[in-house]
Amino acid sequence: VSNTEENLKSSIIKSITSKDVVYRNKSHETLVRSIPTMVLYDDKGLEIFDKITYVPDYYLTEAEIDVLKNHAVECVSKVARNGSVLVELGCGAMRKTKYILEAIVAQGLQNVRYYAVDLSESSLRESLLPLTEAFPTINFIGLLGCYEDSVQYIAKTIPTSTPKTYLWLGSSIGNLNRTEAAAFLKQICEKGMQIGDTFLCGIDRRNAPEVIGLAYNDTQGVTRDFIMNGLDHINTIFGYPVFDRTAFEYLSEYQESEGRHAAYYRSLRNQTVAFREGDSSVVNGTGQLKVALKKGEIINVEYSYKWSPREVDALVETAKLYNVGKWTDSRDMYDLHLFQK
Ligand code: AVI
Repeated sequence: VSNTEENLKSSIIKSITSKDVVYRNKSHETLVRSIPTMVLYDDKGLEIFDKITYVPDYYLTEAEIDVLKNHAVECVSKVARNGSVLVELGCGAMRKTKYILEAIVAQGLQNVRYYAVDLSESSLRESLLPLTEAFPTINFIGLLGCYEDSVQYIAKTIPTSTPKTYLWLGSSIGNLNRTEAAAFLKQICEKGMQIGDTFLCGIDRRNAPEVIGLAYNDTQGVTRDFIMNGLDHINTIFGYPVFDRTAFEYLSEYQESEGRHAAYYRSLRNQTVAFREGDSSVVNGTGQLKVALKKGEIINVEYSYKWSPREVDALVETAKLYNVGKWTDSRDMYDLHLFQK
């Protein structure tokens, strides 16, 4: 069992055995258990997520591709020069990256290095290989690890005089709460950027609630499969059935006042979820290995935050960055923001 798996076990037990006060909408305060969002991303989860990005109801990916198709050239002209370094955080399948790379080639830029950061070695290899073939003039480097480690690596190994651009696409920022998002950007700004360096960020808007609702509860049921797979992943991590998948359903809820979509598991009956004694070492001294769930009780597994223009301004200000560009999709639903130090 790897250290990361041990950590994940520990955080699953810690989060599910306690309840946090959350606002499901304005004054509606409730106590809710949670499970780390990370459980959604095993190999199967990554495969289903990739499917989601092709589902029309999940408009985010198509919107971002639309922005890149129409504006990558202008965008690249603002961020990349000869000798630039581009760092893509959480590159995943990199379907959109090609538009940026094409614009780099079209502008005849030389000595551009492209660092792709991801937690999955296989997905890094699979995504980078075709790009190295399609764009022979660009240098590709895969960085296996978390964002923080990669930013540290970049800070240590790239001379401060080299122009750098970070790319954080796919509305990945949405899976952090607003405080975490600002803290994350601030950390990158302080540790990994010099004056003039840039950060390109795909951010979904506070669109109509019914549109967001459908994006996270699509008619084909792909999102439901993606969320429910998290329970199977937990059983695999522990090596025994902690959750009986048939005793839960997916609850999708857009919380308009909070500007976020929340994904929950809802218990279909009164039941007990039990962790084995052998895992007590990861219970952090609470000794509580059984969790009684009432019929109807919900467990949060994911938030997807949506951002108003004011919220983006506050984000940029807290992170000590400047807003220097914004490109929008043809349907006016999604933005690619350019921040600068
Ligand atoms: C990866 N992330 C930005 C997606 C989102 O929109 O929150 C994950 C996702 N969850 C359900 N559908 C897609």
